[in-house]
Amino acid sequence: MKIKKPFIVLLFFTLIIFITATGAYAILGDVNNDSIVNILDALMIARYYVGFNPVGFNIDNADVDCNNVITILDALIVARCYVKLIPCPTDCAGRWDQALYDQNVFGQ
Ligand SMILES: [Ca+2]
Ligand SMILES: [Ca+2]
Repeated sequence: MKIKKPFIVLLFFTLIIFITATGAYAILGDVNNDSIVNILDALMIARYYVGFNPVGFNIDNADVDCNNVITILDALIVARCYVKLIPCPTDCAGRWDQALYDQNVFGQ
């Protein structure tokens, strides 16, 4: 069965609109949902870690080292990524390289 090219293009744009409209696209580390990862996100993660309940905190994007807990290390990773000391984590589906992070942070 041959699928027409216009149909594929239409399907692609429909998918993009759906993802955008539903907010299904998440940026790991962007805990204040402003679509960028910066020092404000690191600060927000740190505030969450010490027991504050930051307004608008997106917990789903906070575990940047993908160890299933939110700690001060997650804030540190975002801060170090922001100043370009380490590569920024992208997601937990194998793209975050723990070995590379350990090498950059701990020299191991
Ligand atoms: Ca952000
Ligand atoms: Ca974590």
